[in-house]
Amino acid sequence: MKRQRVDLRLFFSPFGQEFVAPELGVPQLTAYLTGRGFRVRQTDLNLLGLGPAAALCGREAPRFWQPSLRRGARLWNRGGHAYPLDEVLEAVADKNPEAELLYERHVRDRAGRAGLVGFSACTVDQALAALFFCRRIREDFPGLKTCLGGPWVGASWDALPGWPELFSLTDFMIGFSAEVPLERLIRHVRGELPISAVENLAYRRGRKVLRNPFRPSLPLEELPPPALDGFPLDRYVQPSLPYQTTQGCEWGHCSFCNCVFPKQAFDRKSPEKTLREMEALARGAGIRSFALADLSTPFEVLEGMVPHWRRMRAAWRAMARVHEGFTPAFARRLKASGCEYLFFGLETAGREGLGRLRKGIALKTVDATVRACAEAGVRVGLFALNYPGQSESELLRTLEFCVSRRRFLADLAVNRFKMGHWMTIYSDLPGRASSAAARDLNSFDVPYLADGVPIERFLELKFKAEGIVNGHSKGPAPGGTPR
Ligand code: B12
Ligand code: SF4
Repeated sequence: MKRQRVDLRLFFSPFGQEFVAPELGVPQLTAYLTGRGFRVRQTDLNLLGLGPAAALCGREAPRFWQPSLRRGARLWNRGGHAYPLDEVLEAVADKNPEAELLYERHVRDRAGRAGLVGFSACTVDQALAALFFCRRIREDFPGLKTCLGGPWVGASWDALPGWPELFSLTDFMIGFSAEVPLERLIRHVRGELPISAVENLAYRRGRKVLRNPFRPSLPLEELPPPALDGFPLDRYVQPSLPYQTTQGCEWGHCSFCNCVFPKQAFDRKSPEKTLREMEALARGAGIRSFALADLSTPFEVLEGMVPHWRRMRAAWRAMARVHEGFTPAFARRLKASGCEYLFFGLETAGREGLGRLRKGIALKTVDATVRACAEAGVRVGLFALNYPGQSESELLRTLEFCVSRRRFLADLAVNRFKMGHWMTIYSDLPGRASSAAARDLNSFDVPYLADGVPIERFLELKFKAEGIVNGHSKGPAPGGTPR
């Protein structure tokens, strides 16, 4: 029997061993577009590519390619991975047995029955795999249109005009929120709308990459909950339901932030909608565990939801900002509402540093929040940051702050500042993007020239502090260590 054509086939791209739970973006697009009457199918290719529980088994993720290392003496991220456009183009044009196998088994037939094929990429490695599949689709199905989207495209948006070559592999890229743009792209591909009607779209005309005007996200209140078919929850290392209560970041001022994109306004869902949807998702999936896909779930949202979550009897975890409201009594209510894990950003224990980073928090609030949550039985993770211009003594002080509170901490992640393509315009941290940045596809971590604690010393201190705190903790952080 001939199988029915679909309007859109969406793939969450491989290869990312770090993705241990389903990501929200693709299931959210599927739910929205299905609700608008389109036939959409989705597949988590990363899960299929790595196999179930790959991360737990310690199996190596197939390497799509071996990126070069950045070596410039003053590079903030020397030793980090470089993805120069020319090398990427060579890699994507080359044979790749693992990607080819995945293509033959899971992509070709599905793509061939679609009017449009979309790949979602959070990381640069996923973007490379997506570009490889787009090339193969072009070879096998000339005329079939492909599109890349996801956080990596948002991070690359400012750099796309310098990368026209990528549009010899894929037809389109959509940056930022894509519900309405993707709906319009489907209709454009059918010949119903001009290309100018598709906002947030990048495409090539001649040698030029054109980018259509920006369209803000739809209000969260108008979006349906995610559709998770094609994301078999029992096969993830950490089966949990991704759910968003807010969009953008309520605070949104941190000078080092590489999560908030420009013009990404803050919005939140009503408690009624949140409760109704979470309940329905849990019932439908048979899983009562949620990963809140908020950039940072505001305290007021937690406060408002706690009584409802308590009645729901679900487990949940989130990233949040420390707040005076995390008192011991509130922390006990959090725990009783199913809160398993909270990740907070400390970044630095230097008071001046906190000001420079525009965190808007005080150390005593960090201290009180961490203690209250941990004593109530909520597992607590902290982020610390090595940022440009920071002195070694400030970093040491930060690490000491964390290590001395290890009995309250389930997880410590000491990160290096990463400069994203879109941040080069507005970040006021010392340093500047190197001339190689414009052609580097590692869009969340472009080559950056700055003074600060040398990378080798940073890594030594990071592993030592993380070893002490995380060695002390009982078990890994759920959903990996974000950011
Ligand atoms: C919330 C969040 C989390 C949450 C929940 C994630 C979840 N389960 O969904 C938690 C804390 C658990 C988490 C964990 C991790 N995260 Co995270 N996370 C985020 C964050 C802040 C928001 C993502 C999100 O869900 N947004 C809401 C959804 C609806 O939006 P979206 O995914 O962007 O999708 C929209 C568009 O992008 C677009 N779109 C998406 N796909 C497609 C496809 C097509 C074809 C098109 C056209 C459009 C399109 O349309 C969607 C709807 O509008 C982002 C930063 C950011 N600003 O994107 C980082 C981010 C995605 N995470 C990142 C990472 C690395 C991780 C971890 C791997 C960390 C780790 N080392 O363990 C883990 C892996 C989690 C897992 N799945 O197993 C990185 C990835 C990029 C990179 N650095 O290389 C990001 C970008 C943060 C950063 N700046 O570094 N994360
Ligand atoms: S670092 Fe976190 S709190 Fe600060 S602006 Fe970014 S998402 Fe918001």
